[in-house]
Amino acid sequence: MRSVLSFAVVALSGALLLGCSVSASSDVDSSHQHAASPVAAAPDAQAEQKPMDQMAHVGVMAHMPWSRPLAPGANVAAGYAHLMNHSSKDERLVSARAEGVGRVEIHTMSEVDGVMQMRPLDGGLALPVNSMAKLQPGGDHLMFFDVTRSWNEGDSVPVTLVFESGLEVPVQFSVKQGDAAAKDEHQHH
Ligand SMILES: [Cu+2]
Repeated sequence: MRSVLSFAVVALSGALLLGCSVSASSDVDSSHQHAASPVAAAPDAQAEQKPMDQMAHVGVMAHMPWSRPLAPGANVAAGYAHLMNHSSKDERLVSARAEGVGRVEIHTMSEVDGVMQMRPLDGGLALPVNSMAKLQPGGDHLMFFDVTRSWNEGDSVPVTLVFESGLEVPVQFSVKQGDAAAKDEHQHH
């Protein structure tokens, strides 16, 4: 079972990278859509993907943005997504904001004396042309502090990602329980 899961992850990564390379070879970004691509996956496979994955790969975008439900009494949440830069210039995520959230920080995880710790990512998160940055449990992530809005399973949280260039990218984070296989190493207590 584990090998099957691993293969699925590799296949997904390959698909995402393929999307990048196809986009890179396209001179007219605005005309590039997965649906119009001759190498697009079978219709059945497309239908099972989320709407976000059917959108044109244009500019800077976030795939599969999600966050776990807040525990009772908690007001801090982490946010995950795969950020992709299909634009023609390097970008750098420097901040984010969301209504009903006191502040958002960009965090990274590092091992200190055998213990995983998190800290703000100095200078933000680089997102060079044609690159993907994974915000994921145990790695870089967004941190939502002083959450006062609803943050339960099924909620969709509008977040604005702010880049150094001034670019702002609106993203809807889905609140859901994570995959059991993706164990959360990010603990605040
Ligand atoms: Cu954190």
